Amino acid sequence: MTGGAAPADGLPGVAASSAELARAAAGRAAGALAGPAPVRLDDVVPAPEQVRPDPAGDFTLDADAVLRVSPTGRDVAEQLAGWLRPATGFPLPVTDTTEGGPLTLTLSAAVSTGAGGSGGPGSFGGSGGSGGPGDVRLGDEGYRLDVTADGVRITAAGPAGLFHGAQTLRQLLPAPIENPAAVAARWAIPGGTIVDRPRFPYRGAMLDVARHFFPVEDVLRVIDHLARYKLNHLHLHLTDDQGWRIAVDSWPRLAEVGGTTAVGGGPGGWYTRDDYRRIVAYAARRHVTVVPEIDLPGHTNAALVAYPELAPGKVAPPPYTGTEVGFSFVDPADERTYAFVADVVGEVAALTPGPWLHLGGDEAFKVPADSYRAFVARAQRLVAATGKTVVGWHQLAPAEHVDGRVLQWWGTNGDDPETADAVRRGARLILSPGNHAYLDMKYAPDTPIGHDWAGLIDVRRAYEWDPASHVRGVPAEAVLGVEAPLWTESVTTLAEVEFMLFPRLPAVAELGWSPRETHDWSRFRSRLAGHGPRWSTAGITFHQSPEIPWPTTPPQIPTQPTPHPSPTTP
Ligand code: TNX
Repeated sequence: MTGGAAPADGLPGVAASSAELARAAAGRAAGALAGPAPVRLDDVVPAPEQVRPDPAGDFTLDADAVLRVSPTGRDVAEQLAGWLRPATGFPLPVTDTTEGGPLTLTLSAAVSTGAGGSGGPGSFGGSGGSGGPGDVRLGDEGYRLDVTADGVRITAAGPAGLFHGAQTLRQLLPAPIENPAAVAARWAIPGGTIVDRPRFPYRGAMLDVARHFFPVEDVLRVIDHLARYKLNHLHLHLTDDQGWRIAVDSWPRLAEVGGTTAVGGGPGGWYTRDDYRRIVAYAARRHVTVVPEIDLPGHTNAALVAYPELAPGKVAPPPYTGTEVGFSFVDPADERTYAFVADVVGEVAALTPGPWLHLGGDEAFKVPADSYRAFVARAQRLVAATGKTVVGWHQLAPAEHVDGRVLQWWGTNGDDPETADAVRRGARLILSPGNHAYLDMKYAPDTPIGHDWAGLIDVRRAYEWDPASHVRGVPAEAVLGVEAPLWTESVTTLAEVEFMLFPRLPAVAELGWSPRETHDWSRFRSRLAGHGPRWSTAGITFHQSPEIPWPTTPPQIPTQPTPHPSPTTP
């Protein structure tokens, strides 16, 4: 559109402002001529809490756009610019001054006053009551997005809210914005206002890097996928029978021996401490918290191969590359086992900035109930001693409560008196029902990879349930959020990971983020449809589910060949 040339006459101050006025008017005229923005304000996934479109407020991003930020917003603005520069080819400088070009995009953690009836950033005004700062209501992760013909403004109480607002803005640009190389397009953004915040504080996905190992680059790309849909936790299932994937200095053979196997006999692999730090830092910049899982006392064959003294018979089992579960366990009667647990959770906790440490606890079929409970009670205390909050699969329920403990429900019948009882004793719940949220389940009988023990999970099944009322006897207040686990017995490549995540991950993300009132399958499937061209353009593999009315027009062809995109640099 208009260029950023300096005014030609000798009165820069006056000329600059009239040039800006002319430019804004030209922008409005061009926008009007070109018709409405191709994306609608209410097409966002997950659905925002409040959306108020204003067709007269469409804005077109052009070559002299500038991202103006308050200091706390700088990192988010740099990331947003990084998403928008490749396809637009625009320089999109990030500045914390008002100079340097027309104001087009403001990210601000500061709260506007809301005086005079327009409302603070946390509401549409009117019913706000106190009229106080909207950031109270927006919380840490909420944001307000205003799009007018003159510019875009994102306001939030802090960087996490700004980041989610920036992801919303990214979705409001036409699908070619996902091109890794410059394309010609009108970069229109639909006018209006969105006020948004999450329903649940915990929204996650799990990647099993133990059955098959996934290199750091793959994990970073998965983090980008979570962040797009406002998921804020990545649970890494780091250890299992088939592989131990995290270096532990005090027990080096865990990774060096236990890390060398995988399902099907592949080479395995493990993360060094620096690899893990890199994953954690990359996630943190995207407002995603890593939840490391050390699965105990079962699912430990790889550890027993490395350290036979942990095995009940003190004999190393053969390495395991099959897919059965429930046969292995560390010896709950040996004190060395607790030294091992203390060392491992101590090192993992020290590497992990987030508040959680996941202890597994599932399918320890060979451990008698009494010793299982006693083992878990001790292991939970060892985790608590590191300063972390215990998370575990809901099999931990019968063990004694420790402060803050969180259980992860993966059952399929929504009914477990032991889990309900643990909640009464103070536990909170993350919902990952196997028959709705398990992304390793097949979509349909002919899905080439995946399981079906919890049933087939098409997109509708992934979407149609309510975390707040899913488990009998567990009140909504005890629900911390949702998580979509991806077990990888049959999933071996990044493309297969993406195929299982998309399009179900956005369905689970919407359950975690959006208010229940917005929940509507027919509207969801049409909102989701517009994401297909985005994924294609970004080189993201997805299942072209027949349930979704994907657009029939082919995605725009980039002007240059698209390299397979790698995750954006940290
Ligand atoms: C059950 S779910 C498991 C995993 C398997 C998964 C396969 C859970 C806590 N344990 O060990 O990978 O089923 O779907």
